[in-house]
Amino acid sequence: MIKKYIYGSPIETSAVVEDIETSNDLIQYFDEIKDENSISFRYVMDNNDIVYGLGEANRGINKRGYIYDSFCTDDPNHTEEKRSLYGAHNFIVVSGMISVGIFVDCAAKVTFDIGYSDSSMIKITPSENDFTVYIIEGKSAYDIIKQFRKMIGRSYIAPRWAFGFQQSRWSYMSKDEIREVVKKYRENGIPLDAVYLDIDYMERYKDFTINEETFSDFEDFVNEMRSQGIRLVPIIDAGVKIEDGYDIYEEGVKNNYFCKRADGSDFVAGVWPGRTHFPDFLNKDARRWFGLKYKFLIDKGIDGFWNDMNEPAMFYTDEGIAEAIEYIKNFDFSNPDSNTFFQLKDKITGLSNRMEDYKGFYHNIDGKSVRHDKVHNLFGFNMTRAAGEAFEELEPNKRILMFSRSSYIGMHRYGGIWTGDNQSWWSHLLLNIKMMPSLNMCGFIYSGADLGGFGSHCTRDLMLRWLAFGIFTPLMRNHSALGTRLQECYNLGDTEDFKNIISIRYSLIPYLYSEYMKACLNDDMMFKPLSFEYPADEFAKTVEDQLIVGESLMIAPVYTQNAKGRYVYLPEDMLLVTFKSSSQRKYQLLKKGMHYISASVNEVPVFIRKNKMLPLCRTTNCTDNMDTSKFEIIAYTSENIEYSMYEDDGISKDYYNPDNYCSFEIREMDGQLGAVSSKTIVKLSLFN
Ligand code: MIG
Repeated sequence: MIKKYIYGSPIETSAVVEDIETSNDLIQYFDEIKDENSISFRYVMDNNDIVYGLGEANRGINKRGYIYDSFCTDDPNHTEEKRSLYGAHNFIVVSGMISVGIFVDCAAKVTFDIGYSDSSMIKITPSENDFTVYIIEGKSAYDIIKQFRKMIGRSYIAPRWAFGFQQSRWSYMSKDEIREVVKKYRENGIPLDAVYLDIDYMERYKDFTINEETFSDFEDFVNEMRSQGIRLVPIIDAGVKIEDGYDIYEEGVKNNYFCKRADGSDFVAGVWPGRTHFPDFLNKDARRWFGLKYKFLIDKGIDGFWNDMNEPAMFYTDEGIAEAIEYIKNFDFSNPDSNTFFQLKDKITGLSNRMEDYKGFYHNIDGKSVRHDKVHNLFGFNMTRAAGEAFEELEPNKRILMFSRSSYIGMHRYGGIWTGDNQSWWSHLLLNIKMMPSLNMCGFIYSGADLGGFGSHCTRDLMLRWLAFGIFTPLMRNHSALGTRLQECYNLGDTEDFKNIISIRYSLIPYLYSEYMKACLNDDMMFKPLSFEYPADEFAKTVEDQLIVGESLMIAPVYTQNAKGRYVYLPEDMLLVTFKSSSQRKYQLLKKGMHYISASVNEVPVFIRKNKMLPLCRTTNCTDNMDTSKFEIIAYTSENIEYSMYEDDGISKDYYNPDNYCSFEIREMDGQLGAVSSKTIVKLSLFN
């Protein structure tokens, strides 16, 4: 049951696709508190209430005990105290004696104080008074989430090749550098499906251009890579370089497709290309115009992109620099005290992403001029929507890989996300684990973090442990920043372990892809907290470092350095499969309860739930060569069970064809359990 309440006159955010009647009643469950300038919503939590949600946000699965600002922010330092990351996903569920969900559909900043100021109080405060609130009632948190997901529409569906392992770096500077990466992966037998092009493939960071010196005959190069089973995935940045003769810039100016200052001039922000204009993605004509520009790369054989810097990130504005210069000019250097010195310093270091600058430009939304800060959280969403809508037009029968850094709920229909600039820290591996179910709650299913960490120097053991988790995330990409230690798998010593771990991913792809597709098609989650599957288990509710992945698996990644294993809580009897490679495995039946599980850095423990099975295919070096006619089944059952696997060509869009499902059955035949399927079963490993 969903109720909708409108406050003021909100702009249409397009977050919600279901038609829901507006209620005129008083809002339920939450107390509406109006003070002079703002409206907030309060909820008194029970001691045992858990708060789920907020998608791409800091801290745990249970969001209690901190304060979060939904305001898309380019901040590469995701330390524990941070309140904003790149996305704004304003949906939470309070789960306890009663369960209730709230979605605050507000394009401006919204603060979620979840037991921070007062440990038993939730206080949600939109920074503007025009917004829509949805209150969702349901049997459980999981039930509420499914209703919410249905309301916001089907999640973006990635092509199957995007489940292969992908390698990125800021930046591979030339064709030869990329050839070298591919050669090393292939030589070492480490599977690989894609290599990323970061900003340096462009000519002076101009969107939809190619650096002719380093990436000449680009189309031939795309084909050369494709013939080796590799896709190239270029980055697209939000800012358009101001440069005479550059078509995108000139067309944008001519058609008023860029964001404007109050005086009607085109707003300028400094980003990678230098001075840029921001396309007004909230203007539908501008959106279509920019979206169709992706054709430039699609025509060259590209079928995947990542959208960056779309919070939008700003290094500086002219106004900011002018102010700082003025300040310095008037600064009394004769005898500054420490306070004035730090003010001076802040004037310079605070030039990026200033709130004043977000208040300094305007969008044209259906003819109405709207100041940016009031719709800030829709910018990245609409950049990705521009691409998504254009892909439908340009390639109606083909899936294109698309994921974005900034996002808002609603964007999940057009693309996935990666979680931005994390660091090579063990704590960020844990953050990645905890964030996955929250992302799923908000519709972001094709998602993942920079494996190994983006900033800071990665170590071999961190990369191995992170990959051991990353083999389960839809986006499995190793990415790192300029200036950090090289972290391609072949640069971290003894490649055998990397080869083995990534080979496990490739044998899991049919299962993972199937669970991914079911999550998208049924408004469901691929990664769940344990409590969603074991709602009566009080201890399971507190577990945040183990996840359910699809219907058959539980995972418990190791995320501490030098650990030789970890404690794992089993909410029921399970079969532990410890993978050393796709084919080398050890099995152990474990009883419900707490267990210490050993797992060396080159081992991946996976738990098969009771009365479930895991189909595995043979590993390959890239998804082009996957053979999904033959399977090995690992099952933990003493009863007849069935697994329905979704499978399609991975590229076209015939999602609802019933032929896309095939089944694996464990069935009693002649007094014995055996496997039955339309696929060839090469081996059954049955435990009971
Ligand atoms: O200011 O394009 O999050 O993945 O490598 C940094 C360079 C800009 C930020 C992205 C990161 C990417 C980097 N970009």
